[in-house]
Amino acid sequence: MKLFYMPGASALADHIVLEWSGQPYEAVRMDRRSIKMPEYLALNPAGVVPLLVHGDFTLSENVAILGYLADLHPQLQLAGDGSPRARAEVMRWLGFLNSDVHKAFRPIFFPERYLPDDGLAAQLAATARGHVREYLGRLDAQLEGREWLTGRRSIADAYHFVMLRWAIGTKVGLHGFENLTAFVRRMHADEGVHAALVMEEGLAPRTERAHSAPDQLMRLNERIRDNLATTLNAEVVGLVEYSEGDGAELEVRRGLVEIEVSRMDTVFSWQDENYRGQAAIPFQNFSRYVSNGAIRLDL
Ligand SMILES: N[C@@H](CCC(=O)N[C@@H](CS)C(=O)NCC(=O)O)C(=O)O
Repeated sequence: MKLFYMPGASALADHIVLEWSGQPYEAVRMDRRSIKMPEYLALNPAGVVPLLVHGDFTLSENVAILGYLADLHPQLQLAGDGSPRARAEVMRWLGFLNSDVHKAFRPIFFPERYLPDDGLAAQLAATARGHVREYLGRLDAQLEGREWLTGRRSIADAYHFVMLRWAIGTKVGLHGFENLTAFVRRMHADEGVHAALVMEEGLAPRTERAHSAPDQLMRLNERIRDNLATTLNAEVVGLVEYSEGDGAELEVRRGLVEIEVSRMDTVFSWQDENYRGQAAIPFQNFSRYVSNGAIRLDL
């Protein structure tokens, strides 16, 4: 079975479900150029990801792929317990995520595809941010008293996680939504989610820790004492937050980061083919993140 994906795209939901299935699969990394090449368009004329190829069956559309994966592994009950109502509950949330929430991000990512005028495009993006916040409010309310959208883990949760990552990445933010923030934390702690992120973002697997956290902190402090600490490579593997001015806490993107460390504060920079970000946090917070293992230094 092959999943065609782009890092950070909605295909991450399928990637997570494939990990949850525990069955072997191949993940084929694509980018904005390769999804428009004739070889790929022959498989998926829409020129988008996700796409699943299973033997002679080629399936596009995320909701269909997630449903198919759930049906291939009925023992996991990822589309409900087999009752029509449970299935309908999963489809209710999946439909909302795919048709409303996902679409609301498009004018934020690509406002110019809707309006060529820069000023109007910016207004459109701002309106879309409001729509996303409104939808996040509904998702947050649904998680009140629940760990999963339908009360038990399902394919809808994998899609939900991707939407929340986009909310964080676009700085729409999860501030004020405690249930969503707790959900993101739980998903990050999940082995299947971590494995999918390892593959998509190049995180090192949890088992490959070169040095223990206290050891890394000691080396870092030695470098600072000797005025050697400048630019280092690091990996964000846990929850690391920063705030912009008086703004709410935002999450530093997981994955490889370049960091500039000084005695006062630390600046993180990260980048992939679609996204570039930068965040500064006080040195004290930085060393706390190193010591609790959320940041792994290449020292
Ligand atoms: N209706 C499709 C939409 C898929 C979609 O929008 N994929 C995006 C990534 S999340 C994509 O590949 N975009 C590339 C493009 O629009 O050129 C689905 O739900 O699977």
